[in-house]
Amino acid sequence: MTTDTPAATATGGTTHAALAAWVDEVAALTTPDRVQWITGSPQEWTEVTDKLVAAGTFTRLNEQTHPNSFYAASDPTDVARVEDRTFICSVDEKDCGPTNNWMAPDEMKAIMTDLYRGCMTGRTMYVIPFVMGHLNAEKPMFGVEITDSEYVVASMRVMARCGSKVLDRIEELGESARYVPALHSLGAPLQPGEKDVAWPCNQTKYIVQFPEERTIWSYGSGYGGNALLGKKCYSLRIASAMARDEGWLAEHMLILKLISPEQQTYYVAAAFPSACGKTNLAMLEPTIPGWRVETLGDDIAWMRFGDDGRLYAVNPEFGLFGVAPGTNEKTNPNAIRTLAKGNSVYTNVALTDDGGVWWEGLENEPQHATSWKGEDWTPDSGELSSHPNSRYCTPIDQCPILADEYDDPRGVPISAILFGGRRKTTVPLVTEARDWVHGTFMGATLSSETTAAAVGQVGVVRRDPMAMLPFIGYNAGDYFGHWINVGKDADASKLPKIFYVNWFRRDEDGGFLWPGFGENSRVLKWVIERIEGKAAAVETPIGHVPTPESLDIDGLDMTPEQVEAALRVDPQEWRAEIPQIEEWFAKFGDALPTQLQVELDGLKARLGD
Ligand code: GTP
Ligand code: SPV
Ligand code: MN
Repeated sequence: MTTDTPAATATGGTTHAALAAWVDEVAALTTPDRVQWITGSPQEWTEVTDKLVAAGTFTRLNEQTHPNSFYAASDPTDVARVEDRTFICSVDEKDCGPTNNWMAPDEMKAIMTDLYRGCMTGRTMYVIPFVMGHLNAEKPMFGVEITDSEYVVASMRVMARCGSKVLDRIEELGESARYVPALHSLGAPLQPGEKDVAWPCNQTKYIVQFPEERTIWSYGSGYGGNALLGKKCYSLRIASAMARDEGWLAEHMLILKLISPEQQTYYVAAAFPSACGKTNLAMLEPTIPGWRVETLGDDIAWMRFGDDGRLYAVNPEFGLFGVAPGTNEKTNPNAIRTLAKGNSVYTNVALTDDGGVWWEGLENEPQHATSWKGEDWTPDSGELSSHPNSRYCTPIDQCPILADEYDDPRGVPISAILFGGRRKTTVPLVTEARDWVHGTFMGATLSSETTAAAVGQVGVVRRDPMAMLPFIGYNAGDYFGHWINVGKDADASKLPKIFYVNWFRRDEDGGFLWPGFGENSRVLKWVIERIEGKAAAVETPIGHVPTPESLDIDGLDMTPEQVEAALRVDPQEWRAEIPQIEEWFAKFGDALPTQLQVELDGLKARLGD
């Protein structure tokens, strides 16, 4: 990798020889005008955000209502994760499995090296040392993202612990520091005199993980999950491969703390696919008296066994990258309070005339705003003001109900794991698994209607195992085997109990059967009472479902028939699922653990025909 372009000027650097060599190599290939190492200082935030405002990428919001906060509208083609452009480039194709895109690492590197050549011309190359999880963790999980996007720099500073403190620690640990090199470019070089656009990106996109090397190459997109490489690329795709090798779990899960009226504390993790309710559940305000929720994480959980044999979860992230539409004082008051403290970036929502932001579902609908597409918007314009996958990016420590344990690198012991998805039919409000293997079967067969969080058709039912379909960094069949093994090696009495929930079942008129949001606390209460052996359940072919009396519906605006409909297990509907599950399992061939086939056979037998 040589170039005859003169070396770029640099601000900062490192004594870590391998890291310095990689940064030099990337600079030589991508030919930026400048190289700047990110320190994490407040002054740097001002410089970067000023630069984004000057470039037209950011609009500074009203300082009174949205202090230190910014609005951005993306290129209309760069609004979500691009699953068909996402690759797991394992050495052997079979290690990528049937659910991921694959290309041989050398072939991919050749293609991307061509794309990267000169791709940062006219831009600054930023080097962002970061750590996912705690800097003082036993084995800190470092990363270094190289990017030519100021939007990525600003967002990464919110979403991950970044800067000089992290670099100092990497340097102290020297060659023994483990870090994931993560290269990102917008793929939008600027020739001398060429005017930049507000949201540079490239129509060619690649989001690539090399699981054996533990490296990430991303090209062409500025959107969150494609560009903030500490998040999905590292903390799920690369980390899941590390977790398989080392006996832990990297999961697409929120973590919450639940406090009962008796002041008992429980920690719950929950995996729902993208835009299916993790952030909302993580910040829930219970409607039932005496129960309280505190937040630990809203998207990613890393879970390892503690010395006491329990499974402990940490949230590796530092911020929240939440879906804006639908967020309001009623559905998620704690998100609104978090955002009210400012220091946030809003992308693809609407900009109001008083320098605020608005989105579908938020209170105080404006009479006029600028839509995410930059067009005039009024309540009768018949178009959405905000993209359905518009997002806020905000520091998690602004969340008023953040649990103190968030700062504990050991994490919290998990009592229950919930799986869930969006299903209009079939799947009841809550089902308890008989045991770990049955819970793994529930996770492995999880199904959900697709959402706007990924480019593609919305509302199509697909299998999304453990809500990890786009995030498993290896063969999903082996991933199921890993889940089975985690349970096999553990003391069963100390394992979390597994449940499957569905907040999204509909009635005949198409309305939601279950009111959701704060009312989901009623389901959490049942979950805890099951763990404590206090609540009743009926055994059904798919698992244990609440008896109508065991679910606390005191004060709930639902008829007994509606509650019954939300809880119903209809054998007819479930028999229709079987061929879909069979087709799904058939994809995995030999990699499918036999225990899951046994579970499926058992389900079929119980459902009869
Ligand atoms: P990602 O950030 O993409 O991983 O999404 P998420 O799983 O955190 O989903 P989030 O909590 O942001 O919710 C996505 C959408 O679902 C929002 O529009 C919410 O308003 C809506 N939603 C969340 N919880 C519920 C619920 O209990 N019932 C209903 N009907 N909608 C919900
Ligand atoms: C998701 O899509 O699951 C998200 C947003 O949490 S992103 O960071 O784009 O992955
Ligand atoms: Mn997510």
